[in-house]
Amino acid sequence: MTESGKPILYSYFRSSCSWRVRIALAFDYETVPLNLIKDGGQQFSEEFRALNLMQQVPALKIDGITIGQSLAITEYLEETWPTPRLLPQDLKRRAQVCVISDVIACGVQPLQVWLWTCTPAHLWCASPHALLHLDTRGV
Ligand SMILES: N[C@@H](CCC(=O)N[C@@H](CS)C(=O)NCC(=O)O)C(=O)O
Repeated sequence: MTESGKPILYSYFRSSCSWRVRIALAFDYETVPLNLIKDGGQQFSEEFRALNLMQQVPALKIDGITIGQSLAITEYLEETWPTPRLLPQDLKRRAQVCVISDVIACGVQPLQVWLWTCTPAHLWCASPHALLHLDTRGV
């Protein structure tokens, strides 16, 4: 929390994980932007490391704790700020939502980030070539 009492979201404007949390935040909060490519990556500062050992965004400072991992944050928000609901009350439907969320957060996103950071832009633009590039790396 800040002196104003508002939760703080540590995030990067291009981070899809940060967007996941921004969409879920239904109350007033402050943002601390971390530029992941400036200064060698501002997420690696000692100050941020003390808040989030993973040194990744998003991280939400709220209620005296700092939570990393977008899905852990949304789960906390679901339990502490139940209006509006983020998850269905019906447990079978909730399980389906969690499956989709896990596929995106744990399956698609890490590969997507890896592609962006390891693949030259011209390969990424031509998707068959990008896939070939992946294949030659044994992914
Ligand atoms: N599983 C995490 C992934 C977090 C993540 O990969 N964050 C990226 C931005 S989208 C990041 O901080 N990358 C910087 C780094 O790893 O150095 C989540 O869902 O929050």
